[in-house]
Amino acid sequence: MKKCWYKEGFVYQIYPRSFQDSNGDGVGDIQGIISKIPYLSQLGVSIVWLSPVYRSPNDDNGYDISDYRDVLPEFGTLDDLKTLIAKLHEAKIKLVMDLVVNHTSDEHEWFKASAKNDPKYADYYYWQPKKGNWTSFFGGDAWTWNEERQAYYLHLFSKKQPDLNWNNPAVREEVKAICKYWLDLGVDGFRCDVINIIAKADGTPNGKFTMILRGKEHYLNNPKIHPYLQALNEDVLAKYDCFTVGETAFIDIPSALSYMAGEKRELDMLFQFDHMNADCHLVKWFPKKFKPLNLKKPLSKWQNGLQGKGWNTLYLENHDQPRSVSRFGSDAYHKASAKMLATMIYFQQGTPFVYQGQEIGMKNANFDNLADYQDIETHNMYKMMRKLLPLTHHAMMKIVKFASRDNARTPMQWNNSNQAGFTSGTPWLKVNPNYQSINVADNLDDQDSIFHYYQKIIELRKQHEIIVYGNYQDINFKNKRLYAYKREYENEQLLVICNFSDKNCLFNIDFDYDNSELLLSNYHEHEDMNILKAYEARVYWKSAKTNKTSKK
Ligand code: TEU
Ligand code: CA
Repeated sequence: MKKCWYKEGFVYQIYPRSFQDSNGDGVGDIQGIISKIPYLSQLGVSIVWLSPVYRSPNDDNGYDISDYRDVLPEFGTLDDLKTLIAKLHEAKIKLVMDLVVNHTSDEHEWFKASAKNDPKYADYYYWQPKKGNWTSFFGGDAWTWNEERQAYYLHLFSKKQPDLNWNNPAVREEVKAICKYWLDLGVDGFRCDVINIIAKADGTPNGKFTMILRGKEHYLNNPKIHPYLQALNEDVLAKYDCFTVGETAFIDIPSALSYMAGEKRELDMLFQFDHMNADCHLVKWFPKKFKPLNLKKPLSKWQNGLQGKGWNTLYLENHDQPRSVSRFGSDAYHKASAKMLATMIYFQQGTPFVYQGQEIGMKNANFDNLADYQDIETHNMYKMMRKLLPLTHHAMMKIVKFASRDNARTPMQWNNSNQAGFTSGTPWLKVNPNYQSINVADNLDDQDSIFHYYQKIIELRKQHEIIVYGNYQDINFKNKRLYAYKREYENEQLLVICNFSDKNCLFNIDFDYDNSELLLSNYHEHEDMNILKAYEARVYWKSAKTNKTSKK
């Protein structure tokens, strides 16, 4: 297995709108991020993934880009961004930018010219005279009529996010030039938004009938994508010391390997979503009761499936997902369960990603009023599910509280002052009222906090190669409350045991405890070695040294 910095690193995702506001307009910005670099250093992360800060009319909070080479004035200037890159690098932190090239904004110059049928741009998007039947990721039709061009255009997301026609070589050259532009400015890689849907079948034929994403058989992992990504690599990315992580919706292991294990480089790692369905049917808008086994099954499937062939990402949250402690942890055991979840995920093989606020155990927004939610997906799904299913307002609000992307987007909780220290003005999205008890300042003061536990995990990953590169092996797989696994690497062994319940849990796992060290635990006292307390997690480490002595 090839060793490299992006496998050994720990990534921190910043959602710029909600991280830190520096000028009181209620919107987080680049100067705000710069002011928090010491915080990132203290946590110990080595890579930042920055969600989009490009020019955008903000229909989908920056995932609708109108200029790929400039910064949205609300966030600052290009100079601010250059300063951010320089200061992160000074602090030995790399920067990965979001590359959103499945679609642009309808306010991008390319789309405006394409709508006018300008010969240079006419084929930059998908146009057709008759309406196709594909449906959008945000609910509703994916084909919308354009008056100017007198044709329908494709948008797999909002109406203001027309899909780029990747089958047009000129579009692929544009993307290469954008990547080169940012790499030359010093960025260290890209998180490639919905990258496995960029290639569409010729003629964008109608899809077969399904409830979710009609038409998907014509674009999910379409084989044409491979030469496109290979060329992007060969012509641009491979010339820099950078990496890519693909966001890949509805992906299975064979398709994942088709991006990672071929002869030519395509994606270095990718985000799969199987474990995000541990508490829902197919998509989070159809909730079901959380069962630990439904988290364990997909995670272990991916650990085993990519072992020695590909490289995993390890995550529980991002800007599209509800908060993990609200989904898989416990309110009553907030601290213990947040730490247990971190142990469970970050001792696996792969590159870890932590989403802002996760390191202090931030929880779902839980707003009662629909008007308090800003997210376009939330409002679209609300309308659609009320109309089609149909659901009552009350029933639908329960689902919104559970699934809304705004659960992850409430402002970062820095301290217990007004607006949680996020802004001196009025925040664009309400602060979670629980900031009095969940915030960074308190976490920093408390040696036993979730923050300090994350700090320890990050430090341990730097010290022990086994955590990064070791093999993974499930233990007691069928146990419904316990998630346990072993890692092995060059005569070393790790044992990770996590209790997913609020009850004591007896475990009986064969391991050389006498010659091992308890590397980490979220409980200080262990009266009975064989019993895990509520949401307890432990990591035992048997070093190569003790291994040799014990053989004598
Ligand atoms: O998300 C892609 C994606 O699959 C989401 O639409 C997902 O289904 C949904 O957000 C779950 O709530 C990416 C970005 O991460 C997301 O923020 C963007 O809205 C989307 O692409 C369009 O760019
Ligand atoms: Ca601001």
